[in-house]
Amino acid sequence: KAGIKRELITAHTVKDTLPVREMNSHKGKAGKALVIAGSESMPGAAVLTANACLRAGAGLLSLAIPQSIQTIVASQSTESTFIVLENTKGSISPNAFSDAISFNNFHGVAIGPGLGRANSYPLFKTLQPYSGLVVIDADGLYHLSQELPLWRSEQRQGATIITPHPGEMAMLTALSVAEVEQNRFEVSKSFAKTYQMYVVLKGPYTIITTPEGHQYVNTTGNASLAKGGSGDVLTGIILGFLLQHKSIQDALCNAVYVHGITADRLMENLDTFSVVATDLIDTLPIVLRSAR
Ligand code: NPW
Ligand code: AMP
Ligand code: MG
Repeated sequence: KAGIKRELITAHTVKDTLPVREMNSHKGKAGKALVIAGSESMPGAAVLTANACLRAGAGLLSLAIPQSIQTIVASQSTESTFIVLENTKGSISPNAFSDAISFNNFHGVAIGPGLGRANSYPLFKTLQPYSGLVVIDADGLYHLSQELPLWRSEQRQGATIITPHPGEMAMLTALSVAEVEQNRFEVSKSFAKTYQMYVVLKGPYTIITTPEGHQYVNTTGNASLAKGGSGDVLTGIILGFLLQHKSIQDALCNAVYVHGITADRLMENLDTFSVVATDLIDTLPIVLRSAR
C-alpha cells in the first residue's frame, strides 16, 4: 500500500542514525532507566537486562527486584542502583509496588525478564498510567496478555514497545506458534495497528513494526543467539537505546541490528555453541564503536 514501508535494516541506516552524546551531557540527561525484572529462580535475567542497558548508554539505571535476590544481583551489576521490593514466593510481592516507585522519575521502563508469572499482576497494572516509554518483554508479556485492552495506545500517554519471541506472540494473539511463524509480517502488523504499539517479533530476521504499520527486517545475528538470556540482553539494549534516540523506530532498528552484530562478531573467535548472553554484553562496546 502507498506510504507503508517494508525495508531491511542496513549498516548505512544504523550509521546514519546512531546518536552521539553531547559534550556537556550528565548522567541524568543521558537517560534514567528503570528495569523491573528478576526473581529467585531467575536473578540472571535482571543482571543481563540491567548490564546491557548500561552498556547501551543509559545514564542511570535502577533495578526493581525482590529483596531476596538483591545481594546476588548487586554483586553482578556494580553500576545499578536498587529499588528493593517485598518478596512473595520468590518474586516481587503484589502489594509491594504501587507506592514504592515514582515512575515519573524515569524516562523509560522495561518490565518482564525473569519476573515470574505467579504473583505480579497488580504490579504490572500500576505501570499502565505512567506517561513514559514502556518496554514489555518475557513474563511482562504474560501479564500484558491478561489485560490487553487497557494497554491500547489511546489509554496511555507514552509509547508501548513489546518484544515477543514467537511463543510469546502466539500467547498474545491466541494463535498457534506455527500460525505466527507462517505469517510473521501480517501477525505483527495486525497487532501493532490494533493496539497502536511497536512490535519487535524476534527470531532469525526479527521484524520491527510501528503502530502505523511500517516494517523493518533485521539481517544480523545467528544461531548462537538460541540460548537463554539473549532476549533479556536485547531488552536492555532496547531500553538503553530508546533513551538515547529521538525516534523510537530508529532506536528499535539500531538495537536489534547491534544485538545481532555482537553475536556475528563473536563468531570470529567462538563456536556457535559456546556464546553466552554475557558475551553479548561484553562485546557490545566494541561493536558500537565500529558501527559508527
Ligand atoms: P518450546 O517448548 O521451547 O519449543 P516461555 P522463556 C515457545 C526468563 N529467562 N523462542 C516455547 O516452545 C525470561 O526472561 C531467564 C522461544 C515455549 O512453549 C522469562 O522471564 C534467564 N520460545 C522466563 O525465563 C535465562 C519459543 O514459547 C515458550 C519459540 C521464561 O522465558 C533464560 C517459551 O516461552 C530466560 O531468558 C521461540 N522461537 N517458539 C535467567 N538466566 O535468569 C516457540 N516458543 O515459557 O515464556 O519461556 O522464553 O524461556
Ligand atoms: P529470547 O527467546 O527472548 O531469549 O530471545 C532470543 C533472541 O535471540 C532474540 O533476539 C532472537 O531474535 C535471537 N535469536 C534466537 N535464535 C536465533 C537464530 N537462530 N538466529 C538469529 N537470532 C536468533
Ligand atoms: Mg525472552
